[in-house]
Amino acid sequence: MPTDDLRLAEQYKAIIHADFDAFYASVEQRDYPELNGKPVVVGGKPENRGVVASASYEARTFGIRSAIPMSRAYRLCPQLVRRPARFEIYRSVSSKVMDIFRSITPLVESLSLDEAYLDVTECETSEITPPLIAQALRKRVWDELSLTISVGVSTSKCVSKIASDMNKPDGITVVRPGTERQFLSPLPVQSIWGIGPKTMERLNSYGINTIGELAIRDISWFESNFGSNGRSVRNMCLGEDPRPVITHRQRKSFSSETTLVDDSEDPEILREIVIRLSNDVGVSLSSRGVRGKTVKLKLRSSDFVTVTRQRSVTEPVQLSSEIADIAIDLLSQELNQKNSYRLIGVGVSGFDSLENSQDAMQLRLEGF
Ligand code: TTP
Ligand code: MG
Repeated sequence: MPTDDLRLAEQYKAIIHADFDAFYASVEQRDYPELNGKPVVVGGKPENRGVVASASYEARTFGIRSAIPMSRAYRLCPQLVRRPARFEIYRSVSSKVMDIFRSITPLVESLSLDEAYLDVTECETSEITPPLIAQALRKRVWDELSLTISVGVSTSKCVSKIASDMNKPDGITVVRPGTERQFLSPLPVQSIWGIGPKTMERLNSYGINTIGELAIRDISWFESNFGSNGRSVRNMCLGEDPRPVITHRQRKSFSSETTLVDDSEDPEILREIVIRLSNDVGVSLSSRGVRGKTVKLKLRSSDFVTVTRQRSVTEPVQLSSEIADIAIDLLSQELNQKNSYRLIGVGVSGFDSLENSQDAMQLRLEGF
């Protein structure tokens, strides 16, 4: 698609979603050039039940993906090169790329180390269109970091995020204002934020495979199938997503949530997930010198009922273990309900200081 002829009309927002290609694996290939062109993965040892965190595009041709067991990755590709994760380096690359993003617009919302939304509505002029801004962004990241990002450009977060995935690696996808619905229509339902494998299966069993097939349902259908999220799921199917880009200065909480691949009622599994999510949030708070007084647990049951439980403490928390203690306690109080859960989230709010905060990050939704 031509990228220089899109002028977003004034009533539209211009949102870019940018995401590194094979982030951890690409950093390894950049720093160890002998790995260029080779199937590379970053992750733990197979003998320690390690999983693949990131797979180079060469490794993906063998069917290797993030989150699969490392032992399986080696079976798929015996000549695979495995590198252990170097989180310090990835964090430093992330902070540099976020600086590049913020030099273009202050309206940057980082979602994880490797992806962010940029609201470039105000950067637009008659000569400088959002796709040109996106191309310039890609060039700067390459020139300064020797890494590639893929970007999506559209009028909303939801559409731009889906778009940035369409031409990976090293690609750009532009969705013009007014064509969002047409763009989304042929895509599989699980492209929509919040539709995980279980929901996809259920929708497929109704004969609904694409977003277009979902979008024609009326609001009451969405409400009975998605509960309180019905309206926003429907809007997303129509390409409408009014959520603004939220920078860290406006952010009032840090949270991490995950959709389970298989719904679970097993207390051990649920506790483990809560510990991991608490760790995500703890890392986020600690790296920014932020402490919060309120810990929140979010649970969505298999029948789409969402409950949140929160507790405020007098001594603000920051460490993963402090957050986990409270979140697990909140979880224990819910377990006697004997529900099966499909989504779990942990969050901390009520900050005492944002002075040292450099950049907020809402940790990624990560499938199990
Ligand atoms: P992604 O952006 O999902 O994956 P990616 O950058 O490796 O590949 P691409 O975007 O080109 O599809 O995640 C960014 C990083 O987050 C990834 O490099 C490693 C980490 N990660 C995990 O540790 N575990 C996971 O299950 C996933 C999905 C990512
Ligand atoms: Mg990525």
